[in-house]
Amino acid sequence: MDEQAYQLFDQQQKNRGINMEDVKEKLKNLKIETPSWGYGDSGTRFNVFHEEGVPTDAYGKIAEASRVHQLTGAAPAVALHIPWDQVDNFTALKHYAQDQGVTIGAINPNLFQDDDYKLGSLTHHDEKVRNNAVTHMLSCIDIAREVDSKAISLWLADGTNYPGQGDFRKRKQWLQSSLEKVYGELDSDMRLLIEYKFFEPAFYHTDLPDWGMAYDYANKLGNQADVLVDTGHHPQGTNIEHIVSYLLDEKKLGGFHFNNRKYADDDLMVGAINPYEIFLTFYQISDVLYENDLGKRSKAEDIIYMLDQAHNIEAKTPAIIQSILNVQRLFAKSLLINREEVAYHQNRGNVLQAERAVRGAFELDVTPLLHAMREEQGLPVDPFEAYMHRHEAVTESKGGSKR
Ligand code: PSV
Ligand code: MN
Repeated sequence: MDEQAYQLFDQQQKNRGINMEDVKEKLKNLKIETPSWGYGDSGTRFNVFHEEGVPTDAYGKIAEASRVHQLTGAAPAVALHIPWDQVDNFTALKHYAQDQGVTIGAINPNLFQDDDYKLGSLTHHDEKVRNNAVTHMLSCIDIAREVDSKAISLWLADGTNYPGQGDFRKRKQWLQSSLEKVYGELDSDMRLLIEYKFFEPAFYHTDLPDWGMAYDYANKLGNQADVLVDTGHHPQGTNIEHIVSYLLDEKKLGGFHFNNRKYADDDLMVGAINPYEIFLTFYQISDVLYENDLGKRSKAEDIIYMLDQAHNIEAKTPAIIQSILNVQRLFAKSLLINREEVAYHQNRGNVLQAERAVRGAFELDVTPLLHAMREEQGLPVDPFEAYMHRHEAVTESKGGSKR
């Protein structure tokens, strides 16, 4: 690490009134859960390109997640998707994860890949199908118990393709009662995260399309239900950070699925296309974290940060490492916003100065800070480079060709 570069950076930030030890502490506390499905082959509806050596089962995916955590120190949990990650013995899987130095994170029920769900799952007009979907969610709660996970993370693909195909109000009521059955079976320390998405796979209407409805269901269910914000699930131009701040203030923000997109729900690496959006999202969160230091109650510490990405042409594991580094970098920048300066200008109606005070932090090069933090943690200062270096060394020693 360039010691001088960090000392200079540290001094400059202290001069701006930033408490750098506090910043590093908050940065070290940022943990990002990685998705098992991000380590396997995935594709578009046109093709799935196979990557040599990628894991195909939960064990292999956990092993990759462990490599990511060893290099970044920031990814201690892996989310599972059921039945994609089904195994015969979940206790054995939990122990395997522990041996690998990681834990199992959110359990994601899959309510979209069974033929029975063609016209809906929790909202299906046939009670039998609704009950099967509820039963699947209950079995996910059992799995969560077995692997010591505290979160069930639901994304509902239900919707219709044509007007008249379904009764909106009935489907709403069925969804409410289905969710109540699931919610009633949660242990007292478990949470139900409710994700929304305004399109796909249905073309006309989606039963859980936006944060407002997810919030309403979560509110009606109770304080163990929260909203999950997947950054790729909004109409273009949506102000995601505003949604985040609203949910934070209502203490209903449960977690994130980070990814990035240009057009639709592209599941690209977070921070690759629109880093400013993630920075502004973290600005809202870090605002509450700082307030909380002053004693205000919030759920900002309980947010589960997850990646939800599909790597169809990217090399999987390094794409995940890169995503984690992007999230850390953007969070770090948000912590460097001088809140007093922003408040000063806000309160005087100084629009331009307030905007500069926020954007100025985004424009800082936080590389010296990130390197210093990783050095303190005994990690490689650049985990991406470290991975590529090791990977190439292994490939060469096996006599294979380099990527
Ligand atoms: C749906 O697009 C989603 O964002 C949900 O979180 C799913 O569980 C995940 O992607 C994987 O398909
Ligand atoms: Mn998602």
